[in-house]
Amino acid sequence: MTICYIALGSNLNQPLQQLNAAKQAINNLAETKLLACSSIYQSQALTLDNEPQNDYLNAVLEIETELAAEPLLDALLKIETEQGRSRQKRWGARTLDLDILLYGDQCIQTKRLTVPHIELENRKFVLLPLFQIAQNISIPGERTLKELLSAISDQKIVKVSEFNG
Ligand code: A4P
Ligand code: MG
Repeated sequence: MTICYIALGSNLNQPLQQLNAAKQAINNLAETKLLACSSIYQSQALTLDNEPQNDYLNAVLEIETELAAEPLLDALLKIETEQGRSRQKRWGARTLDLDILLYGDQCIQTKRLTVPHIELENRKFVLLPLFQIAQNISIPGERTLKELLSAISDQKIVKVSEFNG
């Protein structure tokens, strides 16, 4: 069994419902147990161009799984597809984004997967919900979450909801 942290993000088609549906789908994954859910947070979209985008809702889930990292990625990509994810451009608006933040204490670098997630330490909308459910973890080869959070530039992020159930 490996403890993993999954980031959820949505800024299209009723993001609150998207996040709740994704939580249920992750809860139903084979060989996987949902251990904890952060609150749901709202923040401005981080973009690579100046095109306006809706605000995002983001959250983090803690799971325990027997799935290896790439089969876990495949399962998450399937959930994204089932929830209407289409890919037009990098960092474009999306119904659902599921990223593997951490997979145990492993550092993974393959063609399809970089873990810890490459943007983890730059994003308050990831670090804050992660810290809420995993205060004492440290990031492989990195500092503690507390240190990463205190080093981050100011980004406005607001707690807006909890998951259903
Ligand atoms: N991939 C590599 N490593 C991972 C990993 N650790 N977890 C590969 C998941 N996938 C990983 O992802 C492209 C490919 O990344 C996957 O097929 C997998 O093989 P994608 O979701 O199709 O592309 P993307 O999301 O557009 O690109 P990227 O770089 O993954 O974007 P991010 O980092 O997900 O950022 N602003 C706010 N406020 N909140 C957000 O959640 N999210 C983004 C997207 C931009 N701005 C945002 C937010
Ligand atoms: Mg992604």
